[in-house]
Amino acid sequence: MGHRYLIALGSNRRHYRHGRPEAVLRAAFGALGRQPLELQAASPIFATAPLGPSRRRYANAAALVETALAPDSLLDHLKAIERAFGRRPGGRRWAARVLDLDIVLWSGGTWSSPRLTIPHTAFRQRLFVLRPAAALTPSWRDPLTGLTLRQHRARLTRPHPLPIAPPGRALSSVGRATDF
Ligand code: A4P
Ligand code: MG
Repeated sequence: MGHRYLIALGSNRRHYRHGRPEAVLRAAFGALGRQPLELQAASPIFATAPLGPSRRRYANAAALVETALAPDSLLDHLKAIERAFGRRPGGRRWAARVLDLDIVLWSGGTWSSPRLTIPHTAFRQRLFVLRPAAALTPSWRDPLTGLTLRQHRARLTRPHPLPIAPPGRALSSVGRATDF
């Protein structure tokens, strides 16, 4: 049986052959469509202002992938794709990078291993992840908060963001959830 994964893509460095970050992400969609992965959907590519120390503008996107790989094996595969795009492991955290592939959600709910946490711990605070992710799979629910991706995105784009539900609380306990 295949698992479904939502992958966040980011790039803020040119690739010697593919060129600009947007083109890097288009090429990365190709890599996410090769065995043992199947690319089911690709979001639009967004230009985003950098969060953190790097001053270079990012291109960000999201991909919906199906595969028989378990989460830790998928992480290995994604790291191999990053390396194939010229990213060197062990660089400064948050340094400019040709390609970053993070696992945001998967069809199995939560996952925790020494190397990998799903849902990705920071995705709820990051519009550069939520915009493309919500464009792709707006109704996918975060297993920890019960909120859909569309609702998480709305929390960040509203003038007065909604509070986040503590882990384990049902969606219906979050005020005004029916507005969406
Ligand atoms: N890891 C744990 N959970 C996960 C997961 N769900 N998906 C571990 C992927 N990896 C996960 O990640 C470091 C380690 O986290 C992995 O080896 C894995 O064992 P990394 O991708 O190698 O390193 P990183 O990307 O430098 O660190 P990190 O914490 O993932 O940074 P982020 O969160 O990716 O942020 N601004 C804009 N506009 N757009 C961006 O895309 N990205 C970053 C980097 C900063 N600012 C940005 C953007
Ligand atoms: Mg990363």
